[in-house]
Amino acid sequence: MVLRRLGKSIHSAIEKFVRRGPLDKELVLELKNDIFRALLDADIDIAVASVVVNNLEQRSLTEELPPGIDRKKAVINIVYEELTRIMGGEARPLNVNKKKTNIIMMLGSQGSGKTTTVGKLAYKLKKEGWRVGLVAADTWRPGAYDQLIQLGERAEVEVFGNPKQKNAVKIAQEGIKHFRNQQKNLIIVDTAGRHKGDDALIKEMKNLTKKIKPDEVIFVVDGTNGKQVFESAQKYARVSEIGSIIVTKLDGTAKGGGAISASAAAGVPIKYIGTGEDITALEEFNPKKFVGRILGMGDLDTLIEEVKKANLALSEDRTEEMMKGHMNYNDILMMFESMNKMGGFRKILDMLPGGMTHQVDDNMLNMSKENMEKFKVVISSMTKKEREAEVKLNRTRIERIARGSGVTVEDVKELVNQKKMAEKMVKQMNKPKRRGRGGSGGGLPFGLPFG
Ligand SMILES: Nc1nc2c(ncn2[C@@H]2O[C@H](COP(=O)(O)OP(=O)(O)OP(=O)(O)O)[C@@H](O)[C@H]2O)c(=O)[nH]1
Ligand SMILES: [Mg+2]
Repeated sequence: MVLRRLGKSIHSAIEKFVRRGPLDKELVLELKNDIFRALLDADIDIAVASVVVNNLEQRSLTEELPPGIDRKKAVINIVYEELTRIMGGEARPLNVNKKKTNIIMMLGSQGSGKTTTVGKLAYKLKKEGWRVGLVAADTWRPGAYDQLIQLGERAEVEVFGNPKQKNAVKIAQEGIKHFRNQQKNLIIVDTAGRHKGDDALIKEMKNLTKKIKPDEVIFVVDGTNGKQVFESAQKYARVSEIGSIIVTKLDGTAKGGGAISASAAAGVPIKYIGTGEDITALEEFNPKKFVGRILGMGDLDTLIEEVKKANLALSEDRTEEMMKGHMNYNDILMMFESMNKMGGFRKILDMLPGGMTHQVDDNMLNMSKENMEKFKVVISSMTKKEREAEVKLNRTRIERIARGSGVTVEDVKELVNQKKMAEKMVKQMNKPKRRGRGGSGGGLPFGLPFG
């Protein structure tokens, strides 16, 4: 999960709040302090953080509740609302419409990732069926045109530009005209981040906005920047009406506070996040879902969608058998495969409720991955009958499989045990009585170390 550290510290604050005694003023103040610290630690602007926690305190202590509502839950809900609010609230799609020619203009300081993001957006939106054209209207950065040409080639999208023309407005206008004639319905204009000076840059952006009248202005923020982003976002928000925010470089160790400050300053949500240098590394972002995950509410809708997308290659027969608690080793291989397709353990953990993702650190996860790879090798050393669980894995067989796959006998036995545990869990889950988690004691199978 991006902003993992922020997620973790807010989650612990909430956990402590739930664990402690009855709800009183002192407990609310403690929660307020913990959340304030978590926000500042993530490099969120202090004014933004203060608004969040002051609202939290005030609302928690004064809001009347209908009878029957758990007060602690109500407070957690206030945390949820306040955090989503500073992150721009409800996720909104880009303000574009396939039936006309839409103009998107990028905005952001030098090196924030505008040009790279133009490439990523072009790649993504083209796949979604848009007819995309790119305009290289950064006349200040040497090589900006070539950089965009390369990205355009990767995304298979045409780039309009003229390295000799120094007037950004002219290039933008010519580019838009060019692509309009070609019936493109989405034109993305890359702009400068460096200039003769700050004021000159702002002036140029103001002028561009006035002349090309973009349908959507996207403010691009470097996710590794901290508090200073707040001011910068305010400055750009005065230049043109920012419609959305894209935060880049969240793949590193970015605390990400700058991203949230930007959102709060401009009053619009983060729509996408950049998670790598590659053209495919752009993910949609939904503040509500994100905060929900931080608070441990999980995101089961997305999980279900992802499972569908991963297209579980299980026949109906096998599904029925598995639901009865009878698995074989082919089923297990298939489960590993789907897990990979869904983006791995962490992605799945992120979407599970109960804040599970915060309980599993990267070391544990690497162990799970290692286990998975090991088990794959073990299974590949089995005979067909063994894989289909038609024969019992006795000592001789286990020893042979271990030799064949270069692992220890214990490793093979572990796989056998994990299979048994998985079968037991499925049986338990299918029992019509109370659902609820836990119960298996030793954690989830296949090295997922929680329960
Ligand atoms: N790791 C990582 N690097 C990124 C990401 N987005 C952009 N970058 C890198 O950040 C650097 C700057 O990106 P650009 O797209 O050139 O930034 P820019 O805003 O166009 O810069 P100027 O045109 O000078 O204002 C490049 O080295 C990119 O590869 C991201 O999401 N993750
Ligand atoms: Mg650029």
